[in-house]
Amino acid sequence: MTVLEAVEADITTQDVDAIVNAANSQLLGGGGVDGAIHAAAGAALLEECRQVRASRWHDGLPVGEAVATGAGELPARWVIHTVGPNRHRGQTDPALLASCFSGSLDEAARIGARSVAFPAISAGVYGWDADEVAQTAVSTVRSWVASHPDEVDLVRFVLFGSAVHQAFDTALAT
Ligand code: AR6
Repeated sequence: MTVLEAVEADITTQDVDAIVNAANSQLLGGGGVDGAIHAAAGAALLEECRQVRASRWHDGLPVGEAVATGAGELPARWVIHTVGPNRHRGQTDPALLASCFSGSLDEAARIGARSVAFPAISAGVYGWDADEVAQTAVSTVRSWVASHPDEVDLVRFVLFGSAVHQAFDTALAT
């Protein structure tokens, strides 16, 4: 059985196997949760991201894809980087956002991460409504879990701010 839960916290403090980063295609850090993760993880994470770019994703990580690296100095063992759709660039298809959540869980299963923490991907700089992110996140994770029983023990949504936390609590309660 996989537990789904939502907490209001800083994702960089989470003692789980893998935390998911709401990155951009360049994979070289940025603002928001991406900036916080790189700042807390240190230079080793940036170097791994450079290597991932050089070896697998020369043109950048496409929207909806996910890729794992180590986690530098974070308590987690891995960071799974995914690129959410940017509403300001007309990326409004919820399937792209769903792909971030399912693709990150595919990557978690591949590396053997049994506990995974997600931020509210695309709900910040990329301009998506928190309620839509929460509904998409919860329904996508539920269906992934249903088709991958016993692969992951815990999926924790780690949110900044009570409004986003409330959006996820509401999605989890329905
Ligand atoms: N822990 C948990 N959630 C956080 C944290 C944190 N430490 N910091 C911010 N959030 P955003 P996006 C929340 O903008 O919309 C970056 O520059 C935040 O309040 O981080 O996918 C990247 O490099 C919001 O609810 O990600 C990309 O260029 C949520 O995380 C771009 O932003 C997502 O906000 C990605 O934009």
